[in-house]
Amino acid sequence: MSTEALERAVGELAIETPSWGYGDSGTRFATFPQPGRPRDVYERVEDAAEVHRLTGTAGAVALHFPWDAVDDYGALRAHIEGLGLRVGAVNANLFQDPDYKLGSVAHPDAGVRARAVEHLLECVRIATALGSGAQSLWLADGTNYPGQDDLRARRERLVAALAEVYAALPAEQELLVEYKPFEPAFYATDIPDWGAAVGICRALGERARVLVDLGHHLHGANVEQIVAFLAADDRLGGFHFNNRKYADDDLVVGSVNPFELFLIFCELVAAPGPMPRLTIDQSHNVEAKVEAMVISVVNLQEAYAKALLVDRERLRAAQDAGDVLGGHEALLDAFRTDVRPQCARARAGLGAARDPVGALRASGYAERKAAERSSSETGG
Ligand code: RM4
Ligand code: MN
Ligand code: MN
Repeated sequence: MSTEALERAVGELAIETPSWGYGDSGTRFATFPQPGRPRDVYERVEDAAEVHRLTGTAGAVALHFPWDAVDDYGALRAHIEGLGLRVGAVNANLFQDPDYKLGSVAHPDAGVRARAVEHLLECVRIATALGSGAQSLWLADGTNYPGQDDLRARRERLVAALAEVYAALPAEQELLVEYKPFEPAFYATDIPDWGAAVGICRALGERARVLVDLGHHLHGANVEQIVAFLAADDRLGGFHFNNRKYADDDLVVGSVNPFELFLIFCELVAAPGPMPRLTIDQSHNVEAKVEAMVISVVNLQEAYAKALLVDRERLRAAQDAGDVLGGHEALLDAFRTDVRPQCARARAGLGAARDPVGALRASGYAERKAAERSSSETGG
């Protein structure tokens, strides 16, 4: 691939950053408030706009409800678009209300399920008002003990509830279904893995697709293979990018396992059709949030650029010849290439920063926001 084509392709990446990644967050032990943290959704999307200004390819912001709820969605949409952003996926929240102690759409009580469906329908209306193209669904539903509930009954309830929501989806919205093998349920999560998620999507319809959160796998899972299989089945809806060492740690994408990230992008580049939705889902507990998001976007740009550099003909020839290490070396050559100059030029071509982290630190953005946002009211 020519340098120009590579830079153009990197410049066309469309990454969504999460509003919830800018607010205060913590572990179950403590939350350490950061100076300058945004106090409401308006300030959270300002931070998202700063990340886009620096990186050039983070033009959408994913929202989470009711965390980002406002009275006037027209005004919120105008604010977001006025900052040069668009609304990404709308994420429902079915995991914090006391009613959801035993689940939401899979809850044994029909009244609780109806309440969960009503919240999801409300999210569809919000997405319509905000011009969003997707509902992104992660369920905390599951059980903690064998025998606590009937596994098949839970799945039936879940599919029936989601079918109601799917039926109400406008044509321009899709339903993204996220899976997770454990936490907060510790015995049986109701959508534990990509196979379960595909089965549910098939039961719903073709606009239901699977969302792969990189932190939602048991150790040793081959995530790039999951990506390849979902793409082959036209059920790859999108990603929640982050990285982890142990569990669902929500660290900066590419920080712990950059090779895995590269291999995922190799599968995306090889897959037919348009790129799926590329959303970051991170929780920054001790690191500077805007800077963490900037590094995450840069790491995505570089992983994509490296994947574009793979010599596909050489790779295929090695594979066809049964040359075990020849194909592996074709990947390694691309992975080891320093693509920082090309990515810097791609960003410059977009009017963004050649060195986004340096530019952020030199701009005084963090200090300015710390002064502006000094009231004790918190958000996120
Ligand atoms: C979950 C999951 C969801 C996210 C919540 C906050 O672990 O990754 O995508 O919305 O966290
Ligand atoms: Mn997620
Ligand atoms: Mn997660």
